[in-house]
Amino acid sequence: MKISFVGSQALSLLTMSIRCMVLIACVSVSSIVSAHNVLKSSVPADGAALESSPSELALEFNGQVRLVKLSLKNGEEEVEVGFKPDLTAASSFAIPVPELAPGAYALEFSIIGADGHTVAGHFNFGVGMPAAHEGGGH
Ligand SMILES: [Cu+2]
Repeated sequence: MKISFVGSQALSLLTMSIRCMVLIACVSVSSIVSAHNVLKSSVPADGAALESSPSELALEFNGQVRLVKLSLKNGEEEVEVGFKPDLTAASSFAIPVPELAPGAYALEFSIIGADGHTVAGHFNFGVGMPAAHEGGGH
């Protein structure tokens, strides 16, 4: 009776220390990979006011990402840019656009980062007028 009590205590202590080690391993791994891939810069820049239409939009990320979704809106109106998701990872993308009429544009995108997480972001710019607001693309 006494032996089995000590035995189960020793076992639970062992289980606990294994759990601890697993936990420590998880925490140190997640702290290495926790930095999400984000938009580093764009052309036009977030908040930019352009005099005339750009010929393309450029997005640069802080790592290899897959650009899976992209939409451009002039106010509420969707602008057809012919974007097709390409599962090739890259750190920069150039998306040709048609002649953009004067307006306040918002570009929204989703990427799958190097850690497998999907991250959405957006930025705004104006053509022939100020951008709607600044501070989109984190
Ligand atoms: Cu992540």
